[in-house]
Amino acid sequence: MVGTTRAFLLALVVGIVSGNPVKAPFKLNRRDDGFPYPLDEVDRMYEESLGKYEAYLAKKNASSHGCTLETAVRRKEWHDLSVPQREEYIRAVLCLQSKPPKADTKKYPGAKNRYDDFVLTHETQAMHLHSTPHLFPAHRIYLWAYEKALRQECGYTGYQPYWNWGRTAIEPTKQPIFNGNASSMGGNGLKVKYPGVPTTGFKKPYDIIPADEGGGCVTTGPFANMTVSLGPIGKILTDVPPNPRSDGFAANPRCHRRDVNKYAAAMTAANYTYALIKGANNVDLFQKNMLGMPEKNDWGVHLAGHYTIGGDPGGDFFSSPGDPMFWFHHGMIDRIWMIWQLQDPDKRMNVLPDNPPKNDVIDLQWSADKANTWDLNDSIGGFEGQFCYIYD
Ligand SMILES: *[C@@H]1O[C@H](CO)[C@@H](O)[C@H](O)[C@H]1NC(C)=O
Ligand SMILES: *[C@@H]1O[C@H](CO)[C@@H](O)[C@H](O)[C@H]1NC(C)=O
Ligand SMILES: *[C@@H]1O[C@H](CO)[C@@H](O)[C@H](O)[C@H]1NC(C)=O
Ligand SMILES: *[C@@H]1O[C@H](CO)[C@@H](O)[C@H](O)[C@H]1NC(C)=O
Ligand SMILES: *[C@@H]1O[C@H](CO)[C@@H](O)[C@H](O)[C@H]1NC(C)=O
Ligand SMILES: [Cu+2]
Repeated sequence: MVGTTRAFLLALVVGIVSGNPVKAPFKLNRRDDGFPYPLDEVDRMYEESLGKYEAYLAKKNASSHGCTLETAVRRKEWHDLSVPQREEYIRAVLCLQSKPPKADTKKYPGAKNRYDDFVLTHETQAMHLHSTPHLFPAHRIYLWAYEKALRQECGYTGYQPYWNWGRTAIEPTKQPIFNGNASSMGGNGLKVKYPGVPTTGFKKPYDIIPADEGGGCVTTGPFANMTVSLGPIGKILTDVPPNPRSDGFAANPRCHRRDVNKYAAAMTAANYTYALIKGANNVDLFQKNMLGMPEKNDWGVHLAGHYTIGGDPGGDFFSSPGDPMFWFHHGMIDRIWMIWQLQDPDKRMNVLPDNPPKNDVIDLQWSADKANTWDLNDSIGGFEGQFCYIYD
């Protein structure tokens, strides 16, 4: 902060002396009213790399379709939203869950509402979405399409919030996002016995994420009455009733379950994310480490974030977007991909894991228009200019 202020003053002085108008440095728009979450090391690294991003964007101006850091919309951390803003977001999610689906319900009778359309895409397109080159760009367009549905179909006026995992790394169930308040994203599930989550490839005791205090139905918060319909497909909780159809696409109405898990949350502390970004100088390694480092007994922030939510459908690889926290988690994944890129934009903005062919396409069917995979590499001007957002 002090460094930024000094640089700003210096720029101002130089500007006045030279007589040139000075463009104020771009600033993030964070809450600074004494709210209890101070900026962490990843927030600071992000802030310090914005200058490099500005320089990069100035060079590629022509291909940014008019989107700039100043005009880009801001996706905010949940805890940085005011309570009325949180409530507005929640209302939009509930609205999406009350609208009819667009998917073919003869083929997919389990899709009961517009929200389920998105869950269904993740289930039917799981291999496409999670292949090595697609994980980052496909989830980027997937989130963007969801945000667009909330705005266009449910009148939401904000943007998709993200979840800075570090803010819930200790006592996750006590933080406003999970505390079960009407303005939270739902509370923990009731306590049930389950054996924990196996993490293949890890040595004892890291071969399992131990069960915590939840695992049963979520009975508090705005999604307490949510009915989960599709799936399960890759279930973690063995007592979830099986879907009547072997592909998981029939209606299987059941409660929403969670185990807001402190063991998983502990491995999402900001120092893990910081080490991940600093420790990978190519995109393949960055993605690989994000997905888990058995040699370092580190589950990886991707898995650890998913299992901070856990349960059903959150703990189901295929059906996980059925938990409304999914979008927050992948927002943070998208954000740290961006922060990784900003450390060296010239080299990192134009690389994707496993270097897909130039004409590679991502097709999320009823959830989003087809896109060229490479055109999703940049949140400023990507997807033919339709992407124009950054994270605060
Ligand atoms: C960048 O593009 C915008 C419109 O797309 C234009 O107004 C502006 O002059 C351009 N800036 C530079 C430095 O080329
Ligand atoms: C729950 O949210 C309300 C505002 O909607 C706030 O006044 C109250 O302090 C919150 N309670 C907890 C436990 O966070
Ligand atoms: C859930 O349903 C019950 C019974 O219909 C109702 O009293 C309660 O307010 C509902 N809760 C939420 C969060 O919608
Ligand atoms: C992060 O901090 C915790 C607690 O201080 C420590 O146990 C852990 O090893 C650190 N992780 C990394 C990757 O530095
Ligand atoms: C990355 O995206 C930008 C648009 O933001 C595009 O101009 C550029 O060509 C893309 N990179 C590659 C290698 O296709
Ligand atoms: Cu996914």
